[in-house]
Amino acid sequence: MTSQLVDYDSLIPNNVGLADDPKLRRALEAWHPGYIDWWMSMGPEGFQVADVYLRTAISVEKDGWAKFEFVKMPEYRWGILLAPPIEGRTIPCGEHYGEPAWQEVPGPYRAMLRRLIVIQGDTEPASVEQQRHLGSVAPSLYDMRNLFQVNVEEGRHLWAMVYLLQKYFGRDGREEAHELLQRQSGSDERPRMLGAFNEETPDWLSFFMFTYFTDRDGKMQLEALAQSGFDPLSRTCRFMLAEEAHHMFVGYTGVARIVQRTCEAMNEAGIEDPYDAEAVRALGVIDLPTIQRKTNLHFSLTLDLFGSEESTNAANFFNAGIKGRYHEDRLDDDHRLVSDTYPVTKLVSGLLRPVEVPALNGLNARLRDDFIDDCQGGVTRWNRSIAGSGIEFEIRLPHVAFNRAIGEFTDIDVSPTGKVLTREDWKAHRDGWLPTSDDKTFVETLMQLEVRPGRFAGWISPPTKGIQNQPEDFLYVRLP
Ligand code: BYC
Ligand code: FE
Ligand code: FE
Repeated sequence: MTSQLVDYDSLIPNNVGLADDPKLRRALEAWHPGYIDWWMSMGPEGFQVADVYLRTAISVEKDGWAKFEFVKMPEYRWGILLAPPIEGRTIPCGEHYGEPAWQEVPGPYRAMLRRLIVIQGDTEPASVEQQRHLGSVAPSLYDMRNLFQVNVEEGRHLWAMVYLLQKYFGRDGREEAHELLQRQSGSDERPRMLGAFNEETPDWLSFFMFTYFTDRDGKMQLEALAQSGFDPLSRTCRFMLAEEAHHMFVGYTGVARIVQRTCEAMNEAGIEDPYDAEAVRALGVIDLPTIQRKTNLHFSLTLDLFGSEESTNAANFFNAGIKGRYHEDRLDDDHRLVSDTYPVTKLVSGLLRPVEVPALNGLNARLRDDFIDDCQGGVTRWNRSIAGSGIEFEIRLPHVAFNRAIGEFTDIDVSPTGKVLTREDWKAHRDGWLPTSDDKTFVETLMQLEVRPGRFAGWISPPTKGIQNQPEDFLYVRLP
C-alpha cells in the first residue's frame, strides 16, 4: 500500500521511498542540476518562461492520476513513479518462466538489462531535442500545449530510466545517467543511439507522424519491457504507458485534423483530383500525396527501431526473461518458444516471401508485426474521413521492406507495394514515394505561429474538444 502513495512534497516527487534511501536520493539530486541545464539548453526553445496548462502525474491509481494546472516547464515536477506491484508476480517468459520475478538485478543478465535501459533512456531526451524548434511555429495554443505536454513527459521518462540506473547499477549506472545528458540528437561526435532519433522533425506534419508512429514504437517497446522478469523495470514501464497513450492521441488527431482540413478546402474549391498538388497547395493546405510521402518516411524509419528481423540479441533477452513479447501474459503458449517457429519476410531468390525461422530469433519481427497491426487502426480512420468527403484517395502503410536501413532489407530497393526494384528504378520513382525538397519547402511556408486564443492555422482543423473539455478559446499557453 505504502508504495502507491506519492510523496509530492520532496524535491523529486516519488512513490519509491526516496526519503528513506539517502544514497539514491543523493545520486538523483546530484544528477538533477545537469538535467535542468540540459532542459534549458536543449528543451523547448523560446518558451521556458511561459505558463503552460500541463498535466502532472500525482498518483499511480487508474483514475485521477494526473492534475492539470499552469506551470512553467522548468518548474515541472518530474517524478519517479512505479505502477503498483502485482502480488506474486512471476517471470513471464524464457528459461526462468514461472519463477518469482526479480526484485534485484539478476547477476548474469546485468549487462543486457543495463543496455536495454540505456537504449530506452536515450530515446526520451532525443525526442525532446528533435522537437525543440516546433513551439515557435505552432499552429495554435492548443497544439503548442500538446507539444510541451509530450516534451515534459519524455523528460519524465528519462528520469524513470535514470532512477533504474542509479538505484540498481551502482557506479556504471551513474556513468550511464551522465552520458544520457551528453549525447545529442543529430550530433556528429555523440549522436543518440538509434537512427530515427537523429533525424530532424522539421515541421508539424512530421511531429504528428512522429508521435503517431515513433511514439507507438515507444509503446510497443515499453509493453515488451513491462513484461520483464526484472520487476522494477516492469513497474516503471507500466506507468510510462499511461502517459504514452496521450502522445499517440496527439499524433493520430493531428494527422486526422490535417487530412480533414485538406479535404474540406478541396471541396470548397471544387477540386476533385487529389494529385493536382499545385491547385491544392494554392489553397494553403497540405495535399494528400505529401501526407502519404511523410507516412512512408516516418513508418519506415520507425520500423528500423525494431532491430534486425532475425536477432540473437532478441532471443537472449527473451530467454533470460528480461524482455517479453507484446501482451506476453495474455498469450496462450509455453512462453519458452524453444521449438516454435515464426514466419519472417525475407528475400528468397529475388522475391519477398515469408520464411519460418526459430521463434526466438524472430522476436524483433514479431513485435514489429504487432506494431504494424496497431498502426493500421488510425490509418483506416483517416481513410474513412477522406472517403466521407467524397475524395478518392487512400493512405497506405508501405511494405515492410520499403526504405529500410536496418535488417533484412538494408541492401535492396523495394517499392511501397513490395516490388523488388533495380537501383535505377528506385531512383526514378523515389520522389513520388518519399518527401522531396520541394515538399519540405512548401510545408515550411505553412509553418507560421498562431497564438490567438481559439484560432488555428489554415492547414489544420480545430480539435473536436479541448483538453479537459476546456472551451475552444482557452488560453492553453500564457506567453509572457
Ligand atoms: N539504430 O539484434 P539486432 C521510445 C544495432 S522508442 C542503430 O538487430 P537488437 C520513444 C543493435 O544495437 C522505444 N543501431 O537488434 C519514442 C546491435 O548492436 P550490437 C525505445 C541499431 O539488439 C518516441 C546490432 O544493431 N526503446 O521509447 O535486438 C519518443 C544488431 O542488433 C538499431 C527500445 O528500443 C537501430 N535502429 O536491438 C520518445 C527498447 N537496431 O549489439 C521515446 C530497448 C539495432 O551488435 N531496445 N541496432 O553492438 C531494444 O529492445 C533493442 O535493443 C532494439 C533492437 C529494439 C533496439
Ligand atoms: Fe517516452
Ligand atoms: Fe512518448
